Amino acid sequence: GGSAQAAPGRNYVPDDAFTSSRTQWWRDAHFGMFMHFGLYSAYRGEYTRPDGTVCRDAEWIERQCAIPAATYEAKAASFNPSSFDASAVIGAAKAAGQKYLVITAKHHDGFAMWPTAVNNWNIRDRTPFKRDILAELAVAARAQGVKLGFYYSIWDWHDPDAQPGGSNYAAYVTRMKAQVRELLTNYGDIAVMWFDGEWEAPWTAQQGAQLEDYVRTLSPGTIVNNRVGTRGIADGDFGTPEQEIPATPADGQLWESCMTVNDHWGFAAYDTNYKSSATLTRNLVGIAASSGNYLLNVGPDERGVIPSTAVSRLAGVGTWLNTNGAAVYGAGYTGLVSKPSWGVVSRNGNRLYASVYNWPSSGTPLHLTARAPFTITGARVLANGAAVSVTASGDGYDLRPSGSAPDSTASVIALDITPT
Ligand code: FHN
Repeated sequence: GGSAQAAPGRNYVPDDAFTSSRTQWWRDAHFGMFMHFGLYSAYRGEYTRPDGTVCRDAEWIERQCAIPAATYEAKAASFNPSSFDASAVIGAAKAAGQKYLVITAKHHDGFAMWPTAVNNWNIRDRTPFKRDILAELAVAARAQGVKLGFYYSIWDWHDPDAQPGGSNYAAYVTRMKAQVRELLTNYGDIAVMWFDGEWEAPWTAQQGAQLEDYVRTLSPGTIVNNRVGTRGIADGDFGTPEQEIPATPADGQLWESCMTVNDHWGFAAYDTNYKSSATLTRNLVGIAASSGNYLLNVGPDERGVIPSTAVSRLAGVGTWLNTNGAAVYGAGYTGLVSKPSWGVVSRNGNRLYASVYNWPSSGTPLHLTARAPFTITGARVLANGAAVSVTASGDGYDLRPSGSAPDSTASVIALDITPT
């Protein structure tokens, strides 16, 4: 989003993110991995209070379970995710068909998951784990062709100057920018800065504009989300609906829906409610057909390992994409047809991709209602090339695929079209 002139006090002139070459790879990718991994992961989602009662949460556990600061800080001494394997993490994203990874470099607890020089509240200074997992991810991501992004929380529960009513918030903002500089300059090209926690005062729209400027100046190629500011259309490059697929995405803004693979962002051992591969795939297809992105989250455990169920559910999406990826990658909103009852239609150039969830019984047609004139010059099932007969019918076309559905999640019919 963003108008084509710099706002007062800003030297960054927003481009149009919809058409910018900077966002082209992101718009074509449609699918990324979100990863919430931090000191909170060490609790595995449960904290036993001194009185013996058990409190459950994930990445908010310090706050939600009112863990005393000294107790939470002491937890770092036993946090040692020695099983973290960056190649395996990137490999899981790649197997899922996710083209980028956004990892929590710093969540609201303020704990830096990299050896920051800005303070000593970080994984190198406070834990027995002396590796730099962001550096390891940067190497693995580059090796496997997956782009790397960082989540960074503006809200900080630990920095004394970041607290409500603090007398020197400016000092915190200076430290925040120093950390953002580390993230953008120490790990190679960073594809995305995913800010969060902007809703807590005293952060202001003006500070957001200045932080966005700072990122753009340091790393012009980095894509920024709208939570850098106050989630306005002109803030950053894309909107960030959460745990939902917007029925009508906001005009004037690229958008990315972030969702969890189970019910929590950070690891919670008790949360076994993982979404099926079919649900995850249909979420992705629906989002891509509305020209959005899907940032699907996994939460590694205290050892740094992504739960195997999460990995396998994601792999199911990747298997579907291996056959039907043309319906997603580089595809988007069609505008030519009304949303059908039997599935979703996306468009890539002069090809429509009808992802059919409810395959018709033999002889019953799938009706495609045209909203603008076009002709269909050919149609076949993507998975097996099976012919699909097409006849003009009423306000559109009837499609009659032969044979049974090749995929229970969604079978894609590719339609060659000529807009008239
Ligand atoms: O408070 C955070 C939450 O822990 C999580 O990081 C999500 C992910 O988008 N963002 C905030 C809630 O909107």
